[in-house]
Amino acid sequence: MEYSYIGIGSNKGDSIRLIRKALDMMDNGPGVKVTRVAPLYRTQPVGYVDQPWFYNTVAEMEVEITPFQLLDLLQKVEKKLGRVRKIRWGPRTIDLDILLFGDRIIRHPKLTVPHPRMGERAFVMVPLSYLIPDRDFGGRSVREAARALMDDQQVQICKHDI
Ligand code: A4P
Ligand code: MG
Repeated sequence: MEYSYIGIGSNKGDSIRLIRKALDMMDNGPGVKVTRVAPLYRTQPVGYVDQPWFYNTVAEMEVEITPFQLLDLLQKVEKKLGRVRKIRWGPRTIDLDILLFGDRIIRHPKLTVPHPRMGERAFVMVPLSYLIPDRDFGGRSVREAARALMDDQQVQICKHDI
């Protein structure tokens, strides 16, 4: 058994309902149990900025399947929840990214773990720091990495009650 951390984002449709539904569907997936969920945040869009603000959070899960099986499950959930891919980084009903999978390092055309952009993104690192503040992330703790992003990024992010 290993722990995996999933980044969840939505800025299209009824985001809160979609995130709840995604958590439910992941929890019901074979070999997956959602153990904890970080608070929900409202976040300013990063990358392609001319789009609505996002809702973001991170879920912790116990997994007994392989990383590729997990990716497959996440993509099925995204599809069922109406995800269509048009603009890269554009609005989406639900985006589920594998941030971490145990201590594994995976470099494959279909799957990169740890997620290659997570360390630059407050909308990932801030909720993650709620779950695993003391875990090492490139020589410092997740908490320190999240704090540094909050200090030097002009990105607005705030807790949102669910
Ligand atoms: N893939 C490779 N590694 C992974 C991984 N660790 N987890 C591959 C999940 N998928 C992974 O993903 C494209 C391909 O990446 C998949 O087929 C898979 O094989 P996608 O979800 O279809 O495309 P995407 O969502 O456009 O790309 P990605 O990388 O998920 O987008 P990002 O980088 O996550 O950016 N601003 C705020 N505030 N909040 C957000 O949530 N999200 C984005 C999306 C931009 N700006 C945002 C937010
Ligand atoms: Mg994605």
